[in-house]
Amino acid sequence: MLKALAANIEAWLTESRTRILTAMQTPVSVATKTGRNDLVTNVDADNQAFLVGKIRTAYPQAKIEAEEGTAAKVTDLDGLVFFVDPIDGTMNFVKQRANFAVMIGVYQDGAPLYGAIMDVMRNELVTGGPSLPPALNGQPVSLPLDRLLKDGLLGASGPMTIHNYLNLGDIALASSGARISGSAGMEFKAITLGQLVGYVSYLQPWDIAAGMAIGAGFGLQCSRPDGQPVDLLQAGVVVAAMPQAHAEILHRMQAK
Ligand code: 2AM
Ligand code: CA
Ligand code: CA
Ligand code: CA
Repeated sequence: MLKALAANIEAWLTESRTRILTAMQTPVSVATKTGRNDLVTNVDADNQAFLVGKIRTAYPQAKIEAEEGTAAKVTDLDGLVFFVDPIDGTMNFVKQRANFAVMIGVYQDGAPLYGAIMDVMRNELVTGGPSLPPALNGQPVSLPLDRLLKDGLLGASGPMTIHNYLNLGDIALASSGARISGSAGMEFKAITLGQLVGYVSYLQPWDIAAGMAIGAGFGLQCSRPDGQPVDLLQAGVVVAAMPQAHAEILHRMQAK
C-alpha cells in the first residue's frame, strides 16, 4: 500500500511540475482572495483539479482537503485523508516565478503516512514518512542534526517576526539567523535537508500536512506554541523544529 501510494504521488507530482512549467509559458491570471497578499491563479486551480482527479480515481474512498476549495471540507480525520496544496507560495510563484512547491500529505486515521514536496523550479522532490526515511529525488538524505536554536537558521513567518508576535522576533534573534521564504513547503524542505533547524508560522492544514509527515521520519517536533499537538482540521500557529530547538522556542514563547 505505502509503496504504491508513494509511487503514485511521485508520478502525479512529476506530471504536475511539467503542467505548471507549460502553464508558465502563457500569461498567468491572478486573483485576490481575502486581500492583496492572498492570491490565487489559474495555475493553482488547474493543478488542484488535476491532482484531485488523480486521487479520486486511484483512491475513491479517500477524503481530500485541498486549499482552493472545490470539494466539501474534511470534518474528521477518519480513514485515508489526502491534503493537497496545489501551489504553496503563490505570491512567490507570481512575483518570483520560483520558490514555490506542490505538496501532498497523506494521513490514515489522523496518523501520518506519507508526505511529498515538489520544488518545481529546482526539480527537487522531497519525500518521506514515519516508516520511510527522508529522500531527495529518491535518494536518502543524511538525517538533520538536533541543533540548539543558537546553532541553526530558523525559518519564520514574515508578519509574525516583524510584529514580534509570540516573541518570534526575539526567538529569531536568538537563532543563527532568520530566513523568511514565503513558502511553508520550501521551509519544510530546508528542514529536511538540514538547512534550517525549525520553522514557525501561522499555517493551514495543507501547509503542514506533507512536512509533518516527512518530519515524522526524522524526529521533527511539530506542535502549537503551548505544546499541544497540531490539529489538521484547523489553522493555527505551528512550531516545527528539531527537538532541542523546539523546546527552546516553546520556552521563549511562553516567557511572553
Ligand atoms: P500559499 O501560498 O499556499 O497560500 C507564507 O506566506 C506561507 O503561508 C505560504 O506557504 C502560504 O501558502 C501560507 N499562507 C497561508 N495563509 C496565507 C495567507 N492568508 N496569505 C499568504 N500566505 C498564506
Ligand atoms: Ca493561498
Ligand atoms: Ca500553502
Ligand atoms: Ca496554495
